[in-house]
Amino acid sequence: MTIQWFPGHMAKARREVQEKLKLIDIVFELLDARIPLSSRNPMIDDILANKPRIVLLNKADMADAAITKQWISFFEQQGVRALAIDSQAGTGVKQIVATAKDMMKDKFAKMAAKGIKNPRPLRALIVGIPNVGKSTLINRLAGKHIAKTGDKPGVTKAQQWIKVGKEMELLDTPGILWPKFEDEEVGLKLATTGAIKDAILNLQDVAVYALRFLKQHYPDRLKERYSLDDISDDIVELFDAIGTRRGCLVGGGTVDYDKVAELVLRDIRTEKLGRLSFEKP
Ligand SMILES: Nc1nc2c(ncn2[C@@H]2O[C@H](COP(=O)(O)OP(=O)(O)O)[C@@H](O)[C@H]2O)c(=O)[nH]1
Ligand SMILES: [Mg+2]
Repeated sequence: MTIQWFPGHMAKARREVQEKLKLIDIVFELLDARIPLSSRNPMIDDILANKPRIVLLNKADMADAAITKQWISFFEQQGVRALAIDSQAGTGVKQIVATAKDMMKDKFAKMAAKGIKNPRPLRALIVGIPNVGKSTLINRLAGKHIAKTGDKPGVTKAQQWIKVGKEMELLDTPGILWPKFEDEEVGLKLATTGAIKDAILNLQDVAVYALRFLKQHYPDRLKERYSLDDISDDIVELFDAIGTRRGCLVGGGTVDYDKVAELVLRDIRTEKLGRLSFEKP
C-alpha cells in the first residue's frame, strides 16, 4: 500500500468515513489480530463517535490463538463486541452478521413498534487501515468477488450496497484509516507483519526488531527454524548465525545482512515461524 498520510490526507480520510457513517447502522472495525493496537486508528473513538461497532480481529489464522482469546476478553471488558476471523478462509465470518443483528435488535424492535412492518436490512461499513483485509472481507461477505483486493488505486465508482443475505447490506467501499505513525514501535510492528511497504522503513531495522521480539517471546521457534543451539544476545552474531545456516552470503563468504533481514521477514509473514502475535493486552 503506498498511501502517503499527510495531514491533509488524514483529514480527507476522516471526512470520507464520517460521510459514510451517516448512511449506516453499524461499523465493522477491522484490526490485525497479530497487532490489534498497532493496527488501530489512533482517533477511531472520536471518528466513530457513538456508532455501534464490532471489532473484528482479522488474520486470526496467523495469530497466536491463546493471545487472540485474551484480546477478545480485553475488548469485551471495555464493552466492545469482538470476534476473531479469517477473511481469507471465511472462518468466523458468519458470526459477524449474527452479532450485528443481535446488537441492532433493539433499534429494529423500536422501528417495528412504530408500525414499520418490514424494516430495511441493517446497513454496515467496514473500516480499517490499509492491508488489514477490508477488500478480502467484503468479497467474503458478498459471496462473490465484487471488491478488488490488493493495491489498485484509481478505481472510482458510485457508492453501492452489497447484499449480505436478506438482512444486511454492506457499503461496497470500505473506510480507509491511517495507523499510529508517531510511535516507532508501531511502525516496526506494522512493517514486521507486512502492513506497510518495506521501502518505508529500513529492512535491517525491522528485522532487528522482529528477531529481538522472537528471541524474547518465541525462542524455541527461532531455534528450530534456523537450527540454532542458542540465541546470541548480540544481534550481529544472531544475524551471522542465521545467515551462515541459510547461505545468505556475499562473495568471500561474509553474511549479507539485507538478505538475512529479507529472509526472516518473509518467514514471519508466510508463517514459517508459526502463528505469531506481536501484542498482548
Ligand atoms: N492469512 C490471512 N490473510 C488475509 C486475511 N485477510 C486478508 N488477507 C490478506 O491480506 C492482504 C491484504 O488484504 P486486502 O483485503 O487487500 O486489504 P485491504 O487493503 O484492507 O483491502 C491480502 O494479501 C489478503 O489476501 C486473513 O484473514 N488471513
Ligand atoms: Mg482494499
